[in-house]
Amino acid sequence: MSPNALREDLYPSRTVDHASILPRRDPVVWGEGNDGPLDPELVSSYEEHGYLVLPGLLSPATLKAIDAEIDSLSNDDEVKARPQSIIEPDSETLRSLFEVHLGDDVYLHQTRLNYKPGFDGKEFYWHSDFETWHTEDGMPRMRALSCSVLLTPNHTFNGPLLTIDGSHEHFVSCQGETPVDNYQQSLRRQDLGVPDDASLRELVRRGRINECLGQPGTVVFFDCNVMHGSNGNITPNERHNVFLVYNSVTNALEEPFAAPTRRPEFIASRDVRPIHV
Ligand code: 6CS
Ligand code: FE
Repeated sequence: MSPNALREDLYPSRTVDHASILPRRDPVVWGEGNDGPLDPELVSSYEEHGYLVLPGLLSPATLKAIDAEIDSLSNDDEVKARPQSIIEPDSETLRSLFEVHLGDDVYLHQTRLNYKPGFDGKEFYWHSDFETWHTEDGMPRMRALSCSVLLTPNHTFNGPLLTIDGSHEHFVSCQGETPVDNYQQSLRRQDLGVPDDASLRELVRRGRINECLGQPGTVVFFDCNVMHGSNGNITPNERHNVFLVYNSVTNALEEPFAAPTRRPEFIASRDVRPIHV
């Protein structure tokens, strides 16, 4: 019997024939939450809602340098041919670029640019990142968070990040079975590990849908299990956001909980050397 068979799975998903909403079994804020740079009321807001929007964290000069780099990368066919580049499902436009990153007890689980170009940028359907990182990457507990850095204006109309308030407190266990190399499809259009309509209705009944709007330099922090997504972008206004996912070094990836094989390291890093900020 494989050692994984004896492993307790606190968040079973894609292993049963019905969807359900399970209670979160982990704290949102680990430790006292008073030993970092955020004011206590901001930490409390993050704990209650599952996300936090902080405008103006990046300077115009930093943003200008990043924009120039993104413009160069997104128009480079050699870059677009790399495994780290994900192309939109209905065009040849860049959708995402992984492993864009060149502490004490966190490491970078994943970094990516979600390019969401004008006209072509399709939706990212509702999902919990943790549901994927648990089932397909073997992330054991909910002890990771994402930082989304807004590099272009995120308006109501060009596909801003949508979150459901308080949804991070509930784990939506999904139906379905993970095929081999599911990421080849899911990163272009995710249709597995997404909540059923009844679960989504229940999450929205319990908490409102929030648009994370802001100007370049705004940073959105969101919990690994908050239900989120973004609409397609049919406007000329691109929506370039970089995502940095920090995971605790004590929450390192194990074997996938519900997938036949691991995903590549550029999507799910197993290098747990802590970063020093
Ligand atoms: O599978 C993942 O890791 C990626 N999928 C989505 C839709 N959000 C998180 C991450 O980029
Ligand atoms: Fe996501």
